[in-house]
Order: sequence, then C-alpha cells, then structure tokens
Amino acid sequence: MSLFIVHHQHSPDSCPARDPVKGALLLNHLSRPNAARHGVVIRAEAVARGSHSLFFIAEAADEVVLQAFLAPFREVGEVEVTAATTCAAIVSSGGCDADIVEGSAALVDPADACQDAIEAGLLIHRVNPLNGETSVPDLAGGAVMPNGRFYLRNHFDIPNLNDDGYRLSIGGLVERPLSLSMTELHNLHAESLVVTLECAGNGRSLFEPAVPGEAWGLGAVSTAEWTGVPLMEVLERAGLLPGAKEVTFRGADSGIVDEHGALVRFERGLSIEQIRETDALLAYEMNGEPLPLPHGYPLRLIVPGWYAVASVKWLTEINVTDQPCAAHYQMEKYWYHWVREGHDEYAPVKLMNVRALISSPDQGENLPRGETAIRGVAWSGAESISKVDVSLNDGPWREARLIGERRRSAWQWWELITRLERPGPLTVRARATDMAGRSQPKRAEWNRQGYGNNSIHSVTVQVI
Ligand SMILES: Nc1nc2c(c(=O)[nH]1)N[C@H]1C(S)=C(S)[C@@H](COP(=O)(O)O)O[C@H]1N2
Ligand SMILES: [Mo]
Repeated sequence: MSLFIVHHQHSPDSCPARDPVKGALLLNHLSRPNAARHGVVIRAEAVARGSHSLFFIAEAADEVVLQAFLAPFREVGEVEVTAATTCAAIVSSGGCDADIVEGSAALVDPADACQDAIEAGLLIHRVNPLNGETSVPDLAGGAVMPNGRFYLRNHFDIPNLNDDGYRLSIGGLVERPLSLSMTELHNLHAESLVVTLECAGNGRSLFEPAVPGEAWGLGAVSTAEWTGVPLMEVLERAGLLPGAKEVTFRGADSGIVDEHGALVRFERGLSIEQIRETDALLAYEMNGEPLPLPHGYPLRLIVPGWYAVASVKWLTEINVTDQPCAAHYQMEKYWYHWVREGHDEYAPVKLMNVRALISSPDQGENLPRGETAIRGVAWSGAESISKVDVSLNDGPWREARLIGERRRSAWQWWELITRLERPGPLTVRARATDMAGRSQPKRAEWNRQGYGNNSIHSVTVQVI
C-alpha cells in the first residue's frame, strides 16, 4: 500500500455540502467501509474552515486505484493527489530530501515496524535499527506487558523470516545433527514461563559522566509469558557428545560493526551448565501470540535471569562445541569495564542486577494531599524479590506490600499506601532486596559501556 495526500477544492457557488442530498452522497462515499470496497484506506480527513477545501490522507495499492475512487470529487471540483510517506519512513531513510530506500523482502520495513511501535506508545530512540523503550508509567498495568508495548532492542535490520522455509539447525558435538521445522518444534513438549527481559543498558543515560551507546532511560525492561520448547530437551534429542561444554546461538540478523568494518552476525554463547541452571527456552509464542517479527519471529532463545542480550532473536543455528563463544557480542561487547583506583577490571554481563522501579507516581506529577498509592515493579536475575522498601523525603525505609505470585525470573508488583500531609516537593525512593540479600546501591558503579545500572530509583513530585 502507498500513502497519498488528497486535496479537493470546489468553488463556493457549487459547494456540494450545501445540498443535503449531494452532501450525504459524498459522506457515504467517504465512509471507511465504502472506501475499503474501492481498495482505499482513509486515515483521516478534514475540511479547512470557510475555504471549500478538503484534505485527506489515504492508502491505496497505487494512484490509479485512488483516482478511480476520487471520481465523485472531480465532478464537483478539482482534485490534487500527492504521493506521501510516513514520518517514520522519512527519518529512517535519512531526512526529507533523501531517497526513500525500498526494503528487501528478506527484511522487515523499518518504517513500518517503527510506525507500529509509535502507535503502541513506545518511546523511539532510533529508527534503524529500531530501538524503543516502554514509558515508565506504562510499566504498571497487567501481569505482563502487551506485545506492542514491550521494549525493542535491535542491533541490525529486522529479518523477515518465512515460517515455511524456516529451519533450526543443531550441529557440532552432537550424535544426531538436527534440522527442525516450526511444525516439528510445535510438536515437541512445550512449556510456558513468565520472564522479565531487561536490556543491560537500561538506565545508561543516568550514568555520570555520560557513556557511549543507546541512551536508554529506565524503560528497556518488560515481562511476557513465553511459550516454547525447553532448550535442554532439544539438545538431549540431538545427543551431546563427550567434550560438549559450550553452545553458540546464531541469529539471522547481521550488519557492519564499526570496529570490524565487516559483516558481523548476532551471536551469543552459554555453557551447558548455564543452560541447565537457567531453564532456557526456545520460544515461539509471546503472551499467547506467535512471536512478533521484531521480537524474533519465528523462534528466539529466552534465558531467564540473564540480561536480555543472551536471549538471541531470529534463532537459526545452534552449535555445540568445546570452546566458549568468541563472537563480537560475547567478547567485545557486554563486558563491565570498571576503572578502579587506576586499574582496569572486567567481568562479563550475565545475571540482571536487583532493581525496583516506581511506575506511579510519575516524575513531576502533582499529587493531591491525602491518601496515595506508590506502585512499581521489582526484579532480580539471581533470586526472587524478598522485599521492597520505600522512603519519602529521605525518611525511614518502609516496607511495601508485594503483590502477586513470587516467581524467580519475573518481576514482582509492589505497592505502598501512604498519607501525604504537607504540600510541597516530595522525593520518593524505592529499593528492592532479593532472597539472596542483594540490594541496590544509591549510585551504581560507573563502567565504560554503561551496563547494569541499578541505582535506587527516585521520582520527585509536588504535593498540592
Ligand atoms: N538476533 C538478535 N538477538 C538479540 C538482539 C539482536 O540485536 N539480535 N538484541 C539483544 C538485546 S541487547 C536485547 S536487550 C534483547 C531485546 O529483546 P526485545 O527486542 O524482544 O525486547 O534482544 C537480544 N537478542
Ligand atoms: Mo540489550
């Protein structure tokens, strides 16, 4: 479908809208169902007051289809059709005067994916590759995040994999290399897990001094129910050979990475031991629907408890080896790099740090005096949450009520009902502690790539 702007102009003496019968005919012609019968989708229309000028935005397969639909308007005046595009397409192709790049069938059109994300309310950081986060107040809501509002983190173009031709290959140190179709995967024993995914860079923009990388606020985190086949069962079906210790996961996406100047595939690794410990899943459903294209359709890895970089999307190959994965996103990215007393120290990014976020009230909100609810979510990659404490204006920590089931790998809702007596500025802080006794620092330790920022969240509001 192509987008068009239509401008219709008639003279004041022949204004069809003045005649009730002609006016009604035009309204019926413009109705959404009638337009659809002509192969036209009307996005919006408006008449400029007092100027006998109608504008509308429409989609059609091409201009010929649209022009045929516009015949009744040509009978009563002029019609001008302008080829148009979306703001998302303009930004993704580099500005108003750039040529619109036609996508290839093997990739999802970045402008379309971006348009969907904008309509679902994501805050867009980058159109191409598409990166967007959930707004912090939106983190509150149902037990899981609706798919459209789940944050998106992509390093490259989004592959458009076709279900029919799709195969997951499992090779390397296995007795029986496998090549599984989606039908075969659907026929295997399935499990559902509610798992929180958080980008390791979530909260990066709050590090001082500033660090390079996608400048995430606090909304690069969400929770969904993932359904699929336990990874270990598929590996056992293939049969691990002696010496099989490590597994590499390859996504279908690739692109040029500055440091290499060459094509890099998105690949990550886990040891067999880590796979056993985490209950990793080969997921084909997200909240009961097939995985959406930007979230890894038709199959992705879900590694409960780990920062989401481990959860490889558009998974096509699994390779069992005796060597740890040495891929770019394993060895060159996703390492904490601390500078401690002049020394460089490194550690790989693995489990999510313990963290609470306040979803309500929102930063800068006006709160009426009296009873108010402070709410949010809290999670930890290592353990379930044991408590969340809330402090008002640096006062004593008060324990919030945990709501819902306690799950190891999914966030926990919490709430504190309190009374606000005095008008004026109020700072609310929330601090989570997990079952292993880990808690949050006032300020998380700065590291060069800005990973794992779990500083205590605070919001400031006005009590009125
Ligand atoms: N194939 C592939 N898998 C990927 C990525 C990617 O760019 N390509 N990004 C990773 C990172 S860094 C994150 S935070 C999560 C984001 O998952 P989501 O977009 O479904 O929220 O996917 C991970 N898996
Ligand atoms: Mo990420």
